[in-house]
Amino acid sequence: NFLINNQGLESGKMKMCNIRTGLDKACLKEAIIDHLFYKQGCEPEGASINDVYLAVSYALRDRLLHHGLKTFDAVLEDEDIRLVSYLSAEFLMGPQLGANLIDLNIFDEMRQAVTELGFDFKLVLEQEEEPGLGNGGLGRLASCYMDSLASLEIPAIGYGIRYEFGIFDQEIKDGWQVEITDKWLRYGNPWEIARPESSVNVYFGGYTEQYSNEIGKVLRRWVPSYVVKGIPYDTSEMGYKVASCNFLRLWKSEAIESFDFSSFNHGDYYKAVMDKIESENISKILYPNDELYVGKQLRLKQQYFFSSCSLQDMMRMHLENQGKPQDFHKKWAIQLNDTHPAISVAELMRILLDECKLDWKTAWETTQQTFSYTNHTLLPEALEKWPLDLFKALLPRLLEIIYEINYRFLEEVKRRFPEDNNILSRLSLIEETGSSYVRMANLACVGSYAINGVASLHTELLKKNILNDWVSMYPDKFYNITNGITPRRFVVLSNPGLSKLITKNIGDTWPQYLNELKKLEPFAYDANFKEQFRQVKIENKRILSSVIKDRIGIVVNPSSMFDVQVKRIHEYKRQHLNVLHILTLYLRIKSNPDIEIQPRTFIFWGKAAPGYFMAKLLIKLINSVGNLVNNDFDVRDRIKVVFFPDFNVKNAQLIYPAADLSEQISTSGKEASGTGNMKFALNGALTIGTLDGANIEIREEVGYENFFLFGLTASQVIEVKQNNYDPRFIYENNMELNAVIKFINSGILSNGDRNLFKPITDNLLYGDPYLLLADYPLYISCQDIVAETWKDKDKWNTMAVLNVARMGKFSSDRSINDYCENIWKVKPFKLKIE
Ligand code: T68
Repeated sequence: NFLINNQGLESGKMKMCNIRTGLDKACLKEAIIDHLFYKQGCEPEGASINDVYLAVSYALRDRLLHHGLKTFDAVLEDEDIRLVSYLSAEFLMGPQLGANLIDLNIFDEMRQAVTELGFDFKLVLEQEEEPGLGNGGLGRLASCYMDSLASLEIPAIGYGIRYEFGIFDQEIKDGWQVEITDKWLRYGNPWEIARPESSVNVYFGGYTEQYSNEIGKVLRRWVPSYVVKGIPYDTSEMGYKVASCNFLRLWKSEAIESFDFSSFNHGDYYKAVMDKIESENISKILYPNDELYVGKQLRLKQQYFFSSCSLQDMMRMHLENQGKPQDFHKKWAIQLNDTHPAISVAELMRILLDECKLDWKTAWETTQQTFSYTNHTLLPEALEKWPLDLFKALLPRLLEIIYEINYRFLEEVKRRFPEDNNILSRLSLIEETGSSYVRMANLACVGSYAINGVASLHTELLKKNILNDWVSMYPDKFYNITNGITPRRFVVLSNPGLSKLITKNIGDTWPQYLNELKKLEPFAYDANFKEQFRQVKIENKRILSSVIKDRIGIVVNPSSMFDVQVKRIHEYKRQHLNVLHILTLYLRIKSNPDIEIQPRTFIFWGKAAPGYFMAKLLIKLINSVGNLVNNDFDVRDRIKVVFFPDFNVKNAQLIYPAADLSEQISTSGKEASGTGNMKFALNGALTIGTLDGANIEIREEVGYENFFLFGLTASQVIEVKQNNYDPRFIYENNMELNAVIKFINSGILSNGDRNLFKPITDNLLYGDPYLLLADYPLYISCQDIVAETWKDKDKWNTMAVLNVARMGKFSSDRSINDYCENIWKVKPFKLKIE
């Protein structure tokens, strides 16, 4: 404790200030100066902006630690508390500093402290390299859920991989995407704490054998050929305005000291060193493919590595606190975020059988009561299945266990469906169509007591299609839990203008109880409120416009409609449908330069998987259209097209608050939920969208009249496809569409190269798997209605306010409460700190 003059108090008064925990401005200043000196080795006068960022972050981390350690001391010992363990190969955390300040409710104090020390607080915030340890929605959902778990005071640990290189940084060169490695750790990561004393070993390779134990019982064991060490790194996950604090534990792989016994014995030094490098490779890099399964051995290693580390860690804590192995499920509820950690089902069995020496039946009962599984996709190409040979070479004991699970399970299936051989082969954990595979979704389904989809339609379609046999087998295992987003990061932190306006009118508890936004409904008809609402939006648009100008040199008009599509680039998400609309407007202008067009700025933002040719070509197409439209005299700035490089959480926080129109235009039945759609609507953008994923529920909530709906429904999509869908017929009969497609192939967009975009147009004309052409006429007329509505700014603002007021359902707190009550059966633990 330090005695200092607290400048927040009346002059002359002295106050005790705890440099590690104090939350007022004076304590924060002291703490920053202290960390500058002892951590960064400098005085404030000589500090770089990175020094200041680190010192501020360390000061904040001290305060979080205090909460985190107290929380876990209490909950691990209490045998009545069941903890949640969220297993996910991805956590797309986003910058930590601002979010933690909001959680501790000291954003303004810290801003003042930093400013009074003579630094620019905005620059300090911008200095943070965000940990991009995820691809998109799935990874961001995991982080929103960590935020809600902490805010609802549910004791929880998130487990994942500490990738040295997260999702690549995107640059655009000559209109094409270029990938740059993401060296997020280069200037240090102040938020994490390494805990080498809690390292664990993970084994690979080798073979299994039979042996007899002391009493002559015949058992099997694994004789692995190499071992890798997992070192945990912890990051605090503070809740919003509560005392308790969870953490995220990410595993880094390292070689153990003597690594490959057999190579050493045979003197094969080179191979031994190569193996060491390979061990360290496991946590090197995040695979940049979303929604596409690529059967790479290293990826299976990653999955097993973090699953095994995490389970060993949980078991250690459980046993240390006098828990019995067979009661593991009473201490831990483990959520499998997609099938990436599904190998955990077999790994927990291995631990219970081989290490804890339980019998099969007990081990299986424990396992089945431990896991629950979330599915995030309807795309068949995303389903993970590992070639049997690869699996066997890497994890022979795990495969043996999977065979045994499968054998017993299929016996049960036979008893239930004695006449049906097909269901047997469909439910089998092993696929045997030519080559053999281990099916990870089937392993997750059989090993979990609950299975959920992430939006109503998604869950219905799962039950009807890809998981239909599982419904016949286990009808009671199925749940829907519609996704949600954290209003702390996506409104309070990223849209301070809107937050203040809301708080001024309905009080400050809405970030915790988002349904309170309902109280804003009457303000949708209040001219004064709407004017302030409009000003907040225009200010957010100005901020985004200046960032666009700084980063890519395009000047956009903040009073034009900001029509935004930000998400991974994917054919099913149909960024090209958006492009068809832009070109339709462009050609309307070209044929009649004086036509009335509501000024619009089309903004795209998103990464393409590096190996996804069509997605990368789509980026090139968007940029080519931008080049043409932005520089055409006839357009006279009525439409602008911007492709903003490098979509990440930091950039995302700038864009949602500045959008007028949110493009959610996936082919119905393809987008599991979407969460960007929620972020836009909650920040007052109107949605143009299909009846897909969570769009359906958003529309139900905000009101049909406040949502621009178009397109085929999921069942119509199937019907159209079954009835010899002929995109060429539409092409030949729709004049505007016809002109647009011809224009794309005219070479005007591509320096005379008529072939550059042919893969896209050919795909549309000969097959059109995502039904762009079928939806085109509906989309265009809906966009015309959007433009008409935009003319009436008063009406638009009423609709926007109603969107904000009615988005309460989509707080991730609601989702997490659903999980707690229906799936995990866990309760809050309210930590008191003096
Ligand atoms: C997304 N999935 C869904 N996957 O597309 C989206 N996949 O509809 C949903 O809202 C979101 O999950 C959250 O439920 C993904 O983001 C991936 O990123 C991914 C990564 C690796 C492998 C497969």
